[in-house]
Amino acid sequence: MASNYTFVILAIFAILLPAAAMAKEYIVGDDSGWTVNHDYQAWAKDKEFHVNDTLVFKYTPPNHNVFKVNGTEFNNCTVPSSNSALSSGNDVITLSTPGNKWYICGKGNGDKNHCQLGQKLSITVKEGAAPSAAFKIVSSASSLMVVAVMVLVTLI
Ligand SMILES: [Cu+2]
Repeated sequence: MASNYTFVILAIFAILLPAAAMAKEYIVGDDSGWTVNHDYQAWAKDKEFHVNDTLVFKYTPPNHNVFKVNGTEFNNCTVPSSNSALSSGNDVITLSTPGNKWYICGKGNGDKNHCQLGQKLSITVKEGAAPSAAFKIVSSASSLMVVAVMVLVTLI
């Protein structure tokens, strides 16, 4: 029973390990979360975003939301009329394609909307990070380890 359980855990790790090592998760604004009067360009400045990384927008609904917009809407803080906002307060966006991405909050009115108060994020997503030779060696070595441990656990 116990060894079966260990086997399952190890199998899950063997599957998830390579993906987890490659994709990064970014909490937008870190501890500040997604809010007004925050400099998200400063937050994004020293980060490299790649395809398959994820952005997590954290806030208390219904105070804020997240719209994916185009560059013009971003610059003008134009909230799209379509009701396509993310609004869970823990919105996870997978960066599935390379290029420029723009996100704004759609709350607030007129020239006091949250976007105009700084709740806007623009990033450039690069192609998926190619695994380095070192990474490949490490990941195949760790896969071998997992297989070896699985064999041992099954024998015990
Ligand atoms: Cu907002």
